[in-house]
Amino acid sequence: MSVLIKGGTVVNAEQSLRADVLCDNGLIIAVGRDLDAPSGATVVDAGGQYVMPGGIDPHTHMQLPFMGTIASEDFESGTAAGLAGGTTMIIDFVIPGPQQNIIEAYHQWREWAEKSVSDYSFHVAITWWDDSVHDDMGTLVRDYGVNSFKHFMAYKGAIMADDEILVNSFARSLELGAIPTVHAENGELVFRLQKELYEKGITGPEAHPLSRPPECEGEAANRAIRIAEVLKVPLYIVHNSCRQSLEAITRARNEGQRVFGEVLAGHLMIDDSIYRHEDFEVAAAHVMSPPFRSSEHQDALWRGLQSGNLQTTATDHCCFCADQKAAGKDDFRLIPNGTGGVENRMEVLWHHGVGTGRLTMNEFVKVTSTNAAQIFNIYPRKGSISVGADADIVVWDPEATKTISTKTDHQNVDYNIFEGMEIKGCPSHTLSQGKVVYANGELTVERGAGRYVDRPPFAAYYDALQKQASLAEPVAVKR
Ligand code: URQ
Ligand code: ZN
Ligand code: ZN
Repeated sequence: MSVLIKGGTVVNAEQSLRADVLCDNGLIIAVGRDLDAPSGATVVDAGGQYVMPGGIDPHTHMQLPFMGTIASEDFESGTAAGLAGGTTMIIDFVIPGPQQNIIEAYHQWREWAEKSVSDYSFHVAITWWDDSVHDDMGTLVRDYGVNSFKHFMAYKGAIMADDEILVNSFARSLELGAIPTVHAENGELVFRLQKELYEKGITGPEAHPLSRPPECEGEAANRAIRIAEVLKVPLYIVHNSCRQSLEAITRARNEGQRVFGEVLAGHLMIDDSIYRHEDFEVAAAHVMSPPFRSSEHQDALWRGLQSGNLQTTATDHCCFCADQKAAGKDDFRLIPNGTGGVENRMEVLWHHGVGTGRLTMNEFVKVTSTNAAQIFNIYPRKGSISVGADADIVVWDPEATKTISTKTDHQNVDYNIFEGMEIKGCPSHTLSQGKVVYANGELTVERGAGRYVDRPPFAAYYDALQKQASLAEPVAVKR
């Protein structure tokens, strides 16, 4: 079944051009002026609209078991909500429990994700270490298409990775041609600050940001960067929320170190005053880590995107409803951490990024799709409107307006962190694998149509790094 997207302006990371796009058998087969529609083809009128690579959200947690409950959004509803917002692929996380075999955990998540309606892949978290983890990481890279390993430097007593795990896993990642990624917060400091606040009687959500100041994030970001520097391995830091972690990344990049930074749509637009909201449910709905920060950090993060020191945007879509968040009614430490956004990431970034002149349309494509595809080694299959690429496409109507609300969105959670935000510019159509799955407000998706996307290791690049590392052997000093 072929689809011809006619009359639009194709916007890729590197250029924009007036062109039609013809899709067949799940791939883009032609990009050019005045293409004819094959007989029986579906024609999408893209006049006055932009035809862009489908969004890639490199950070989601569908149906995550976490803090004694399970995230309310599952892989079927979460990928459908993503398609409604123009996101055609997610990279989620396999998070083994301490001592859980990481390949067993991988298969568990693969099973959960079978019902996805759009394409997906997995980062695998390293939450413990022994020789078996070392070996299983190799199996995951060689046989299961994993090229990124996650490390939570926070969440002491649960999934926190200490320096021993970081050092061993980062070194193993380099050997395998995989990239380590980190959630950068100093888990020991957070644990102590949480305890001090609670014992002082500050037990509500207002304590959450106080227990995770930006200095805790800056320290961990810098520590992970320095470990990666010594081990000569690239690094990807997820959900940078503050000036301090951005400064650590910027310094490293200015010195030629290969460090990448991700920022969440929420951290660019929501500030920490929400934690002092009189309604517990509203404040608790926004409890996620790192917390939303004051506006000085939002300004810094926007500059990070504009300067290229932050390369990707994500949502960390990890939803918990009010009845789940209520677990922390009397103790903020028990509020399940996580918020949503997979459906709104692209439209809020368009409105506040392109709409304000902060980002060009091409930069918008870079930070919502292409950069993630390149960093995680699935470009140009993903992240590009070009012949041979997957036909994951969003047709963007720059004139369409809407008010974001949990009442009208497709996410399976009872709160939207962008509730009431009025935006201009959003998807009119989304294609996944060459099929129109979202058109003018209507989703037409198929349970299980999503595919697991293998992500090959960066062998060539890492070979060069390893050669460089071996050349740098210390020279014995003659006594
Ligand atoms: O830390 C994460 O990324 C997961 C557990 C989602 N929750 C959150 O608060 N960010
Ligand atoms: Zn995290
Ligand atoms: Zn996360």
